[in-house]
Amino acid sequence: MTITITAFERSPDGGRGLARDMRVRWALEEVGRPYEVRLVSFKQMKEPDHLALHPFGQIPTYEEGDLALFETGAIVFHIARHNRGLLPEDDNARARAITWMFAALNTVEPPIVEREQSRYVVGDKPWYGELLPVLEDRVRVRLDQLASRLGDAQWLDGAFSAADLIMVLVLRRLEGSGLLEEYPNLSSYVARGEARPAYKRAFASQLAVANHDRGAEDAERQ
Ligand code: GTB
Repeated sequence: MTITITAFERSPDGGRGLARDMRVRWALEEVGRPYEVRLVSFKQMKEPDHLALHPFGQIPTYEEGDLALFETGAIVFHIARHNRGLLPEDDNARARAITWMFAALNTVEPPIVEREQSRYVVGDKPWYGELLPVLEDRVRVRLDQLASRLGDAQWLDGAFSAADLIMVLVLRRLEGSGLLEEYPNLSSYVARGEARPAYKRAFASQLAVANHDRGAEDAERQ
């Protein structure tokens, strides 16, 4: 059955792999499932056809036969449940991997996104200079704890799993903040994720969308 996901027609990150379709692409690449991508504009995301798939008018979505999903945690979990390679076979190890998926999404990601979004939401306020260090410290609390738990381990709990896939991409949202670099073991952890062949294929395919866009703009200018 064909799998179709949605992604930004023009990703604001210019193809740096920060938009959340990267999670789904990487998961599909890890398990070797081919997929198609339907690119949507910001306008299309808020129109009825897309809202029927995603009630919040966002990307990514996932369609396979008569199944339509939204929320990257749920999508990656679905892919991991139905294909080998992203969750351990052992019941307890599987439950722990799922716990880490939730931890990445519910405990580590919120302060990271809060810090990032603060610039867009209140970046022009006179007190922003005082707020930013507070938000950065909230991120550090989680990074301290995560770095302590990870220690010298390669992955969060034994073999690479869907939890690492999500955690690595959550941590990548810190790109440019300088915060990740304060934690050498977390930086190495992210680099290990980025070195995986499936990650590279996923990254290349989302970058190709942005490059195609840039090529079209250059052609228009000529
Ligand atoms: N909880 C949902 C999930 O995990 O699927 C969140 C989905 C979501 O935030 N989607 C964003 C979206 O569609 C794209 S990923 N935004 C448009 C809208 O809400 O109108 C967030 C994102 C966007 C851009 C960058 N970037 O440019 O660096 C990074 C991350």
